[in-house]
Amino acid sequence: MMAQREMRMHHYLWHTVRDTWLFLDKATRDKIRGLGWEPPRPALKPSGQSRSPIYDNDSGEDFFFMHRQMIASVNAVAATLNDPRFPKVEGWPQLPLPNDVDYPVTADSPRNGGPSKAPNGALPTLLPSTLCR
Ligand SMILES: [Cu+2]
Repeated sequence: MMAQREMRMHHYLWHTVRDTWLFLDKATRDKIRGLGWEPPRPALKPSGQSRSPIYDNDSGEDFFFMHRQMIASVNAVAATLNDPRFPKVEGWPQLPLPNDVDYPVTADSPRNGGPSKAPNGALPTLLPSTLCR
């Protein structure tokens, strides 16, 4: 189900629109807005010659909610299978916070006062590696 071309395209577009919104020209944004795909909170902003995550607009919560909907879709299909090998996917009951034991946010993340980029230019790890990105 999630591997279907349409689902992969939806997922790709959802992330791409959020990540590129502030970098698109007005005509492109207007077309996307016309399709009802304007992101409520963009995920990336210009940062010098590159892009950096926006940490203070709750776009990360949009990320979690969309993926929670994906989990619900998978569970709806799994329920119809009635197969004990595919009981249910369970998301977090609440968002993990910095210093979470099981899903820690790195100490050097901007949220914790660290730099917005690592010395090698890589973005800091803000999300558990078990997520899709
Ligand atoms: Cu995703």
